[in-house]
Amino acid sequence: MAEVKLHYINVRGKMESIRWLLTVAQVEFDEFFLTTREEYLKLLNDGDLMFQQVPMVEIDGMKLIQTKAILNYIAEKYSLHGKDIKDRVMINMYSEGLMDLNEMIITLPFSTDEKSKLDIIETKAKERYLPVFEKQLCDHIYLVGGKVSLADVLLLECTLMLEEKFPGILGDFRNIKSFQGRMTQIPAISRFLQPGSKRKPQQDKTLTKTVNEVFNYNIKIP
Ligand code: GSN
Repeated sequence: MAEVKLHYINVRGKMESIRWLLTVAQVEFDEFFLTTREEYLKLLNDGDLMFQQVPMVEIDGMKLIQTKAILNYIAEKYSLHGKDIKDRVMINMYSEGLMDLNEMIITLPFSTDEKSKLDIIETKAKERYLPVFEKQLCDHIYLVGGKVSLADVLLLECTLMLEEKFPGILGDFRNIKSFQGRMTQIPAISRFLQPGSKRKPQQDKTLTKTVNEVFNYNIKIP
């Protein structure tokens, strides 16, 4: 059994970026999927969830929660967080922007008006986020410090998700497209993109039932 254990539901959600980062760091992990309220309550009653929330990751004898804290720990540990504090703050700025965009995409299935939310995402992606990365990648192979970092991993994940929703969205962003090409040649990433890997499929509204059951939410099922 792998030493790193992920506890979440069997969807992309907030855990998917952690799966991506571990993959790039070439760290093996096992997954434990919450499918019932009882399984979630067991984690809670065992005192494993500091704020009663998942993602939770068991690593190095700790039970880590809070997605960003987990990503930062893994990035630090596996040299994916820059060489100094100036690199790190840039990586964090890029990463925070990408997490904002990512959040809009992963919460789409819970939206009552998916069409208008899709329009907002497309506009924000094209006008606010993608131009930033396109400009930086004009004369840089990777976003910060000439080597792969957390920010690059999140950019690849996010742009692949955008293309699932808006095929051709990178038509005007050739540097990002080339960057995707470079990143997907990294063997661990190439394997992760193959069928049968631990990468999760696009989310749809069927996940609402599980989320309502496990977390006692009351999200309307269309
Ligand atoms: O980013 C984080 O890890 C936290 N700031 C939020 C985690 C979170 O919202 N987890 C949800 C399930 S997955 N959602 O996106 C959760 O555990 N909800 C249970 C609850 O009672 O809040």
